[in-house]
Amino acid sequence: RNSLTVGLIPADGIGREVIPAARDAIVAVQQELPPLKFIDLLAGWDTFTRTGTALPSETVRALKDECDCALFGSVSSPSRKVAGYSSPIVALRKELDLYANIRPVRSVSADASTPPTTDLIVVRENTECLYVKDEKLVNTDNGKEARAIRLITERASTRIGKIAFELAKARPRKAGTGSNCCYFSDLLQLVTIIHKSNVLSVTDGLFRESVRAVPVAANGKFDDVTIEEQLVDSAVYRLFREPQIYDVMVAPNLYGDIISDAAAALVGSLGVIPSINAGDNFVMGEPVHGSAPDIAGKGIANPVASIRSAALMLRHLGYSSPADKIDKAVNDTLAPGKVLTADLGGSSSTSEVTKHIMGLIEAQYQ
Ligand code: NAD
Ligand code: K
Ligand code: MN
Repeated sequence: RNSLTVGLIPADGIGREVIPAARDAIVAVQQELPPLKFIDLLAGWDTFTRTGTALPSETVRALKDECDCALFGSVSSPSRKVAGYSSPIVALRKELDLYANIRPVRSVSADASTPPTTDLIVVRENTECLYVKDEKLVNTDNGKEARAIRLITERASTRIGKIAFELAKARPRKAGTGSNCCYFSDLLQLVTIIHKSNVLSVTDGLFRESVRAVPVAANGKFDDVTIEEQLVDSAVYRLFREPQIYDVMVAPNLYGDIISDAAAALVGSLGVIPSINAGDNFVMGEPVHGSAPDIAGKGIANPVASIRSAALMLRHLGYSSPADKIDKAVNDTLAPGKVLTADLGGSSSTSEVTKHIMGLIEAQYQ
């Protein structure tokens, strides 16, 4: 690559406060990157109210034609149906075929010798399940009836399964995490399939079987990776009781969405959990959190999820050294616990935390 063009889509609410911090982080490591270009792009509820569309075609065109990658903030989608409105992030994932939503959740240890209690990756299928949004309301003799299609395909389940196995294989083996779980061995790379196929045997059954078929078809490539499965409800229960039993969790869209927000509680805040939406040809970093209307406009949002999303995006593009520097600066900010936003119990502002992290990135180049 002789240049790196990043589309910036802050969208709504705190997205506008935290995406600039992610941009700053990329600029701070620019000496290890090709010449950078940023393109500001519109999407979201505010864009919808001003222009009548939540995802202008110019945004999609610029992403496809001009950008190598993008950062998305968060959109304020209303909970009621609004004529003409459709979530731009759900549309973008489909439009750009960003089929894998990869969400690492890791607790910060106070000192380097203590292993994190939570160190897992939620791999969420990003294009189907109930998020195909094929809903219908009909008036029947007994009143209103609402129905939704839940689409699970072998193709999408297999490709997300492959991503999960690749990630598990690439991860350092976990040693001595002290689990009392019956099937958890001491040295393990693990993929846990999350499903509910005891009830939804056809849809979740297809997801489960498709993921299980991935290592079988891989001619020994994933022999070191153990495969487990857990029903989604008890998976959440066990996530809170013994988070250390999980390594890579692979799930259909809706379960993956819920599990990753839940896992965020284990490490202190949604404000620190990054993600990428990845396809074969494009990657978009995005904090897992939403637009947080309760704190928007106050300058107190945690920028860490977005800064980490920038690092995750760079890592996905092959720039692991600058990504390591960003991650180290974030960890060295969180671990001492002195410069934190309110969600983590501190009193620092978004810009104070951002500035502190940028200082720790710059120090690594001195
Ligand atoms: P949310 O993630 O916006 O907020 C949940 C809670 O976490 C709030 O108390 C919020 O203050 C806190 N929080 C979230 N991010 C934080 C941060 N960076 N720093 C500090 N605190 C943070 O979820 P919600 O309240 O359910 O949804 C609000 C809006 O966001 C809705 O309109 C929803 O549609 C939208 N949303 C968008 C996305 C997306 O853009 N992909 C994802 C989830 C929700
Ligand atoms: K988001
Ligand atoms: Mn979510």
